[in-house]
Amino acid sequence: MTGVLSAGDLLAEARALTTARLGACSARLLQRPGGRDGAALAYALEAPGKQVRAALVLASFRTAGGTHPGIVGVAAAVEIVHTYSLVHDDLPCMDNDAQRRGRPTLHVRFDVATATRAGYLLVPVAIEELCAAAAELALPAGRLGRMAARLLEASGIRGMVAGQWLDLEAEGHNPALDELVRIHERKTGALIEAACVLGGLAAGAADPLLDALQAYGREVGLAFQIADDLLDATATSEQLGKTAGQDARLAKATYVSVLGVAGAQLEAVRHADLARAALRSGGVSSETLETLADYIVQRRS
Ligand code: GRG
Repeated sequence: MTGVLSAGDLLAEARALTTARLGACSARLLQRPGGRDGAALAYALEAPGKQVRAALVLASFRTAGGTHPGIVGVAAAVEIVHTYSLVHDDLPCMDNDAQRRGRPTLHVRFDVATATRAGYLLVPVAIEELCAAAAELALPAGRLGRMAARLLEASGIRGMVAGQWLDLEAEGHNPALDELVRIHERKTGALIEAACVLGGLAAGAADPLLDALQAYGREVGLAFQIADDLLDATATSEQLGKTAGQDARLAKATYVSVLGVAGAQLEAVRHADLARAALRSGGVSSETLETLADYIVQRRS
């Protein structure tokens, strides 16, 4: 269970592999009947994200001893669910944003109805990708079922949708830190946690390792959201490829609004430290996962 790549190398590799996989997926979607919807799906899938969740799938898989290249399909499935969430998050009825990943958002490039449909359509596309990956990895049906259940649970009413809902409800309020954690462990943390667990499951990890990956994922998920809040408050739209300062504009409850910039920075580092501690107390040695926790806190976009 020893990681060998730096976070930078892993991210570059994850981006190259996942971008190719998503490109193949969008090419297939463009061949299906559906015209405008196919074009909208391809536009969403080809947008250049950082693919941190894909990197976490790969790193967790390798930490658990996995070597098969089919894991990129699992990474793509997680990234597709994430992409759906961004498409819907940007809609006028949610955060109403015009820019994402350095390009016009899907509803601006197409229209609201198309973007709404495309968001929903991405979820079954993600599951198709997961099933294809499970076949490539020759996973037993029970393992695929466990992975699908984990991914869908993280995306739904016990995960991302619940977190987004709580986040929208908290606009204009000044919640206590524990309420903020309740929101973000669901909205952002659940999918990041699932990325780590799916990587472990795909490699056939036993429960103690899965528990350590889950605990690591929970902490880096919160660290990721805190960094997101800090970047929204301190970086430019050009750096981020999306509209900076949206949180203040929408009176969002964020780690910066609750703790201030310096307090939020300390809190992000604290969660990255907890992530590393979770690995160590589970007996997991992965330099890659450890440095990914640093990257998540120190990233500039
Ligand atoms: C129906 C209430 C309801 C919800 C639908 C829209 C939605 C589901 C969930 C939103 C979840 C969301 C947008 C969480 C934010 C997570 C986050 C920090 C996104 C930014 O991720 P990056 O920086 O983006 O990894 P890139 O573009 O690099 O992939």
